[in-house]
Amino acid sequence: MRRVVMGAVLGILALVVPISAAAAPAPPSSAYRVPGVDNATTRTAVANQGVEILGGGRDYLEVLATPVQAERLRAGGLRLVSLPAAAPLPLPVAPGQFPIGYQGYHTYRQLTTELDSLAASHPNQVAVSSYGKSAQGHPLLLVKISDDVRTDKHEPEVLFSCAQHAREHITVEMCLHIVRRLAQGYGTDPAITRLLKSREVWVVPMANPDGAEYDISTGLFSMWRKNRQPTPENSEIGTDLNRNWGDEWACCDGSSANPANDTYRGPAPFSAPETAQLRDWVNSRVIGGVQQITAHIDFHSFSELVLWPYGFTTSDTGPGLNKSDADTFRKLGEQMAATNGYTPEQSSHLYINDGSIADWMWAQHHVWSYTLEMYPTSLTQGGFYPPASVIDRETTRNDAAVDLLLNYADCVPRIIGAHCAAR
Ligand code: CXA
Ligand code: CA
Ligand code: ZN
Repeated sequence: MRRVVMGAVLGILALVVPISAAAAPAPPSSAYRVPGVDNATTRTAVANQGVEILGGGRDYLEVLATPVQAERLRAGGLRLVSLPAAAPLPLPVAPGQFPIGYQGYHTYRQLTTELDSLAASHPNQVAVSSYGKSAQGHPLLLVKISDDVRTDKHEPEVLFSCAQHAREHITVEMCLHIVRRLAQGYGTDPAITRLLKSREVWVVPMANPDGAEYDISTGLFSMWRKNRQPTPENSEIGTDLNRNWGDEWACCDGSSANPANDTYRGPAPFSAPETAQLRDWVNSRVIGGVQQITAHIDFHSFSELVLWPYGFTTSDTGPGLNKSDADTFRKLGEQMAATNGYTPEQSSHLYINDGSIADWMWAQHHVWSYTLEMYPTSLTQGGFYPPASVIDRETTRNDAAVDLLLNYADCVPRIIGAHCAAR
């Protein structure tokens, strides 16, 4: 009886609601570990099923898949191991704040406050500015650290960028840690003092503030990746900033044309204000025909990897990237990985990706650009949301890799015994 009534109600609703508006709720996705995917072709094939790739390494991926997608992967001969929910749902504190257990993470506002106070306490070492505004109007924060920060010297410049992906909050802590350690180490730590006397360091601590704020807007986590820009002519929101850069954009099936997808590349290269303005700022560092920035790390999470260009092709060489460049990328990548225990590989060997910042930084400016995927290696260790208790350990873990990059920034190819033209 009850059933019949329900059926009648649904039937009426179906008649009243136009088909187009009666969009079925998205089918629930579940988390799986896919073991045994030990080559880029297989991992790229999994990515192209439309599943959401959460993490992965040499021989596994962790994905969010709908029941239909999971069935398709199994039909393709893959084994799927269900992953338990990583942790019990944390307790919210307030909308826009990190939940209980995550209070050591910084919101955009807290980040701004902390950076301003570092600049105030180290006025000659730290300067905070912005390179533009996000789609929703947040100033895009830029920090410079050096021995005499107000003077533009003729020294190698190094860029660290964080949180192109909204939910990768631990990377914001990484960038903040870099600013803090360098600022506090100047004049107290001889190695840092020496480095800052011969380098100019730039930090973009939160490349996607709208997304990061949205991810915590309910007081719990929303698993948001993209920015918060509306997409043309449909109701979907957000572009994947790390698929929106202009080198080989949309070339190779390494991004999605579907605005509903998590790797949506946007309608055109640099359609996102966040990437367009970071591009303009990087371009502005070309002085007298010479790009001042020589080396870069773009921090992501998770999987504990050190990745280098190109991502759009599995070939280790490509346009403007010769064998000696590839050897250099590998050598420094391996040396950085030896300091933090991450796994080093060319980024396409994880899966094909096009439109990344790292590919553009190399192709456009010959900046030695690495992508570091931070802690952890699995969803079962918290995935994108490890507790704040690991922040100190996991940011300090990258100190030696950061210092190595800073050290080689005068001439990265000297790591393979090659020479650099005088700057
Ligand atoms: C990645 C790394 C380097 C260049 C392109 C892509 C991996 C990165 C991604 O997909 O953008 N992984 S992540 N952080 O899980 O999104
Ligand atoms: Ca300079
Ligand atoms: Zn990422």
